[in-house]
Amino acid sequence: MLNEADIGKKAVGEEAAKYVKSGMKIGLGSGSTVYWMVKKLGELVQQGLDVEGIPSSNQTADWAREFGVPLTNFSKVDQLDLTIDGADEVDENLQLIKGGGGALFREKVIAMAAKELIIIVDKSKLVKHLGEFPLSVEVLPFGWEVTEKKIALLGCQPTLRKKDQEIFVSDNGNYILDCAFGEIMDPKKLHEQLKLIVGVVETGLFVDMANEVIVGNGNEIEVISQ
Ligand code: ABF
Repeated sequence: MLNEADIGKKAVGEEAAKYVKSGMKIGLGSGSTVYWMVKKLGELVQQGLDVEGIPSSNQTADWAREFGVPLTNFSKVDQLDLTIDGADEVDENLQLIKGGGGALFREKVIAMAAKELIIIVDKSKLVKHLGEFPLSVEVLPFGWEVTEKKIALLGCQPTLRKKDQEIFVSDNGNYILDCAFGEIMDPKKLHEQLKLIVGVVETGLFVDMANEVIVGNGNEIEVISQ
């Protein structure tokens, strides 16, 4: 039995799949909302949709294989027509916090590689200002303790992400620091400050990247465009 949030996620995931046209190369994001989009895409492929996707995580690649969505990679495709992905927070300027699932680096690569980025969220992800959700920062394992201290100087208390009491390791072999900055009033500036710190691979701040956000409210759907 799906709860209200899952109903919203399923509705927007299936709605986003309708944006995919035959011949497109698609960036496949990560997370439970994207799950519904990949599942619907698989059904459309069964009905004849000709599409190939590049997954942003091993989990998404598994879903694509399970549902029959053909996969490709950047040695064969240098630009994506469309990337569809979830988010942890979306502010009023369509700035995003992503990375709760630990796939932020590859998510940002497939977002950067796409002509258009569509974000699919349940309404609970809409916020006035980013930052209630801790910002995920991917860091190299070597010297992460030094990198962490430099990040803390920007005004947060980073926490090394763990999974089952073990250090969480991303699909790229890196660590994730969850950084509670509180309200982030200038996402662009904070992202740039973080990227200057040696050891920071990427941040979960997706600034000026989203073109459209499809929001689910139960079975109701709202589209917000830039
Ligand atoms: C992914 O989806 C991540 O960037 C983000 O953390 C997650 C959101 O998860 P869900 O769709 O399960 O709420 O894009």
